[in-house]
Amino acid sequence: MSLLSGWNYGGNYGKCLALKKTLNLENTTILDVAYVAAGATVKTQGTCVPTAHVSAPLCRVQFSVQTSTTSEVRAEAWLPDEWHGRFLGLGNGGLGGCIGYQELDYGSAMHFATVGTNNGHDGYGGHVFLGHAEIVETYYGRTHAKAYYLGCSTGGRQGTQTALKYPADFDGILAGAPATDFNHLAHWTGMMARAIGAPAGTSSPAFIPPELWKLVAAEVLAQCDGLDGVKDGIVTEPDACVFRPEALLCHGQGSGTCLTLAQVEALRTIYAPLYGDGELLYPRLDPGAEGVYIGGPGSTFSGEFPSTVKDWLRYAVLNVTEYDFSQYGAEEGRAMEEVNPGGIATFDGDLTAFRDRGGKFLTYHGRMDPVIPSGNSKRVYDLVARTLGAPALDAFYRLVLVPGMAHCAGGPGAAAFGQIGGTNARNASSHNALLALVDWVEGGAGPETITGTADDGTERVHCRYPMRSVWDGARFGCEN
Ligand SMILES: [Ca+2]
Repeated sequence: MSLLSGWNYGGNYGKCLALKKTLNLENTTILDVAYVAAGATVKTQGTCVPTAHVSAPLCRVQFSVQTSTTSEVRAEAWLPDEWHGRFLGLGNGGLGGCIGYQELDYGSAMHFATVGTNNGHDGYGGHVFLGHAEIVETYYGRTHAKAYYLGCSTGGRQGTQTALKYPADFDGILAGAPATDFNHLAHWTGMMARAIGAPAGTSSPAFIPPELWKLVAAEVLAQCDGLDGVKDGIVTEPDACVFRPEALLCHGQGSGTCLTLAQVEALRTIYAPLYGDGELLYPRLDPGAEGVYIGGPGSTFSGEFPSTVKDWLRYAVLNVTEYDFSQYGAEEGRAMEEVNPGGIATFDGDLTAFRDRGGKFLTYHGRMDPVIPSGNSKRVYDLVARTLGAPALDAFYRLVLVPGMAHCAGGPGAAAFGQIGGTNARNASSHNALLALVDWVEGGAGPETITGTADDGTERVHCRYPMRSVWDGARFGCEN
């Protein structure tokens, strides 16, 4: 008697397992193929998360791709029973290393044949997607009609890099909070840590402990929350906020309720753009983004250098295992930009080829993102506009700014709009950035706005740059 007796796995069970024998791809090893029922929990590859949820019934293919004689990329294809003919490639977070299981679940539940890897796509070129597409074609017996990309942070940068370097790979790219101009971003992160005394830790006179970040965040709101017309804990346009930390200087009261001169000086640095050799290297931290640190300072302001900066400088840029970070400064920033490992920078406005092949690029950025300042996404938009000689990019490139959203998701704003797994507010293109992109690519109009939903269910319309979010006395709308 079969173990499967009494279970209705549908006709796809046998078809799925057959992939073990029928798939024969160059440089690719099929590790496992399994049919997974809806609602199942499965073991993952790697050590990032132990298990993953599977919403839709699907065929799961685990595989590895040999990218050189010494390196391989781990990957998974999730092929849902109900497939709408679309391919979805996923990006990574941080410095990579994790397969995005939440996004695999999200994409397959939205009826995409979804592929995620632990190492992004820019390191070894667009050809790998051909292999992924072959798995899809073998399983469904036809090629996908349209290919999409979904990623945030590093994944947003990978999506941007793909549009620049492999413009034919995707018809639509959803790139959140992209870590573009990456080396300068890494240096900015290092200099933010340096501003409060890293690596001297909590003993630095400039160090700002968590309880004082609470004070700073409250003062930012006192000075700037009302600028948008509503005191709601959200600074709609951080670029309009001229924050004055001197308001918190101690004058006789007890410590813990005010800032020392060294701490005020640190905040002046933190809320100013980073310049080097007379040029802007990176925009400033958005005032309001420090609110994310209430309850804990986060890695950037812990008093130590964040491991991402340390690892990037030591292992990728300088190729050393030990490094003295006590003198970290402009020289290290220059080294990162000059070495530019793997051409990672991703700061190029020439999207001509992607535009001309009919590609659509939808990007978004939270305006209280403490990891990547939202001003950088405006800066990239303007770089593309200058490079293409276009006053606006609406025909193929739209940037949606999201007040009150932290890094990729979360925060007090209306931060759920289908951008990544777990933030699928509503299955309508008005409220879901992925569906809005699909509509745009497949003949519909591009999104004029995206409506997000906050944790308490409140909705807010988010505007595409360079439109502004304006309060009319009753609600926020978008104006030129
Ligand atoms: Ca406000």
